[in-house]
Amino acid sequence: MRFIGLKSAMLAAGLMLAGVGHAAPQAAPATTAPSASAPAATAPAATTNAAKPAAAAVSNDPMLALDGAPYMTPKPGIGDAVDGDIGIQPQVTKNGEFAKWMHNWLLFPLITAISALVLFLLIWVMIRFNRRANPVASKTSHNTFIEIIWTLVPVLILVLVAIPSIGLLSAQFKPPPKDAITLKATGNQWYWTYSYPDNGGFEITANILKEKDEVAAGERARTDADGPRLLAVDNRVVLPVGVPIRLITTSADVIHSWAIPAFWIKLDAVPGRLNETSFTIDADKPGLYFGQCSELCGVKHGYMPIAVEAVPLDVFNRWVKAKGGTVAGAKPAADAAAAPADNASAPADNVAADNSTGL
Ligand SMILES: [Cu+2]
Repeated sequence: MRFIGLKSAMLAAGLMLAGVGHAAPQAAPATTAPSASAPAATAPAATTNAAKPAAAAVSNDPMLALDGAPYMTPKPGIGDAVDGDIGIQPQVTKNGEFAKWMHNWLLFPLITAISALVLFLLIWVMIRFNRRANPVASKTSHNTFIEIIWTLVPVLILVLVAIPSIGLLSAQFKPPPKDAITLKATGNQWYWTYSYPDNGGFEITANILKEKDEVAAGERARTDADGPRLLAVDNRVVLPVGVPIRLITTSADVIHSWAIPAFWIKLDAVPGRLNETSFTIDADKPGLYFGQCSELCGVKHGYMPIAVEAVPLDVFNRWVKAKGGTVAGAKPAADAAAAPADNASAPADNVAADNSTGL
């Protein structure tokens, strides 16, 4: 009897620890500090349709690398997992920040408290009501007060969790405003292609950057300036901060999933179908953010990373022009007429910067 009691206690403790353990991080590649000596030439060079004249026009800008891509190196702890860290990555979208708050301050404390209460009750029952301590068992079969409590309290807890949950769910599927910038991500076995339909429809292809010992002579290999191993790509996605982004995903072959943890975005890319969501990267959080395909899509599923450079709108517009695309301000009047008025989430200074460059 005593042995069984001990076993139950161990089991209960194990269950509780398992709940806590869920917050442990996945084994993540170490974030490497940006190499101070990395020259600008290590930034992406190859593109599918680089527009030479436009690139030449902006090549004096230190923010723009050879192909017009802004030059940005990864920063430890931003847009990527950190060794030994637990919990959710720092979030840079409103939904992500709310979800992280909900996890840290509502769900996790709730789970911990419930687990601790159940463990306490188990241990108490085992000590106080085992055969030796309590040889004559009580015949009590009902207690209305306790039954009301243990029905009402779980209901209240579920309602408490449901209210912010449903709010977050609907926020995640809120349609983007009319003036959102569209990014279309297409999954392929095993790389991503991106197009910007609102910016002239130019396309870029992003492949993983291999390590030095994996590439043929003369082929480009990953450097620390590109990003961590298995996360660095040859051509990064560039998106503006503070501007609503409409993300559309689809696939050319099997189901993939476009996911950036720091954006709180994970959207399946399904062949023959368009999935859509939207997000706005915080205006004060430009940076380099990494993600991976998050749907098992074949043997190289783990080798189709995603890297997003979030930059101010004026830099984004210059990059778009360098790629041969068009920018929103230059659209025909019919398209542009509705845009400025309801552009609530775009910071005024970015809009001003956009206009001042005469785009
Ligand atoms: Cu995939």
